[in-house]
Amino acid sequence: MRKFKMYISFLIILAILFSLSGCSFRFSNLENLIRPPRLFGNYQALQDAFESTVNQKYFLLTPETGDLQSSFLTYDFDSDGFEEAVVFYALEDSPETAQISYFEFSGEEWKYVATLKGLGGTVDKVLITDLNVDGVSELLIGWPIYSSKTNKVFCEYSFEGSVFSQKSTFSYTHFEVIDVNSDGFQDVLALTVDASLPEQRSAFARVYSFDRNSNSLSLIGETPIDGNISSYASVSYETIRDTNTIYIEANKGQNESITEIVYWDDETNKLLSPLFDIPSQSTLLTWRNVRIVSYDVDNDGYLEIPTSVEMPGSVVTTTDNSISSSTVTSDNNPVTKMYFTKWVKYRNGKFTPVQYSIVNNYLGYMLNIKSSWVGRITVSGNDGQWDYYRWNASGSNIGDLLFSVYAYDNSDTAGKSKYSGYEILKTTSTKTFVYQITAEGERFGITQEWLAEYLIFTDFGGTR
Ligand SMILES: [Ca+2]
Ligand SMILES: [Ca+2]
Ligand SMILES: [Ca+2]
Repeated sequence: MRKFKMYISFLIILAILFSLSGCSFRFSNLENLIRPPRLFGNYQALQDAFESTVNQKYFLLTPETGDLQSSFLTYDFDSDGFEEAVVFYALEDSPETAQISYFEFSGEEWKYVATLKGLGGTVDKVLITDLNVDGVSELLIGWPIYSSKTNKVFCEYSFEGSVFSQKSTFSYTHFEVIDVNSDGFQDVLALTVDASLPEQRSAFARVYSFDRNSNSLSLIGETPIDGNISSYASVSYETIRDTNTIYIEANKGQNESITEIVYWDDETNKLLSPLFDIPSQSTLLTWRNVRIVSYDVDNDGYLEIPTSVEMPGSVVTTTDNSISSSTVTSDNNPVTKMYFTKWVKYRNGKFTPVQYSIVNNYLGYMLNIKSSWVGRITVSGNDGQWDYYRWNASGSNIGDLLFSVYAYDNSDTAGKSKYSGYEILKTTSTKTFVYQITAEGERFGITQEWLAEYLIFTDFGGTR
């Protein structure tokens, strides 16, 4: 009977959760509710301390992005050798407001200190970092807000005398902690899209530094960046001649992407975005028709940025919506114009080509080609099969078939028999890649050894 009652109350909880699902309840919360994370040793004690403190029906919240995706975080914020703990949750009675309860470990037990109200109902991202290098770490939290799809609220909480207090806040779409101005102190880089005018979206990269006078973060620089994006994929940086060059990977539209570069210019003391084109209010130079990000293609330890170069004569019919279609045929199969990918290094305001490739994002491979082949070969194909042809630039027409690379699912027996005469290039757990080189292809310089060396299987976040 007791079990039955528990089952019923469980169903009621589920019903409540689903009835509230309009206000951004996530399955992570549901999971937490059903099966709280198992904490061991001290951490079980923390969970016990938390449960005895909260004294009401609650559900745990988990940061949705970033590295710290746990409802319970423990860290020695003030470097005194004893950990502090923060717990993210919301009360069932007021699910729209996240709560942060925090504890300190002393006398061999977790002692409740206080609870803060969050600035949103869920948690986007949490970072712990010592911005002013005084030995006491700051707690940085990004809060989604219901009223905005793009913008969230960043909040810095300082830890003083075992109490967290709310300091700087500002709006953001994506934030990272990076020493943007290379002065040895971490800064907060906030990327903020203003989508209030849909036809005229704009965005800024902003740097916030810790200001000793106000004991909080203050804006030290900002620069416009392409606002016509659908989301940020990732942010990374590398130090080139003492300057931290920041690569912002952004998705555009359904399938396209760009890389935005920002860096701090010591001479003018300004944050700059050199690839952003002011007249068009966009970053055209790094636009590509697929969603791929900067990648160290030449293994020199530094990133190269993918850019697109037109591939005349190319026709790829695809059912894959991860590839941008330039025209759509009447039977609703998008016909896609393909591009060569030119990987470039950005140095001193200039792009230097490093490698030309043909990226098949659908199957997850990249074919590295000689630069002299750009404009001399073209692709015709569909999702699984790409045929590589000569392209006669003078007559603007397709020439001989050079080689083909196909892939079929390992479970596809029809595909297996169809391509039984082809050579196998690679077999993965799900797919078999096969190829065929024509006599014209061999004359052009395509060999099995060449394919094996220059066709690189890599995960671009493709669909397979
Ligand atoms: Ca401590
Ligand atoms: Ca700095
Ligand atoms: Ca490189």
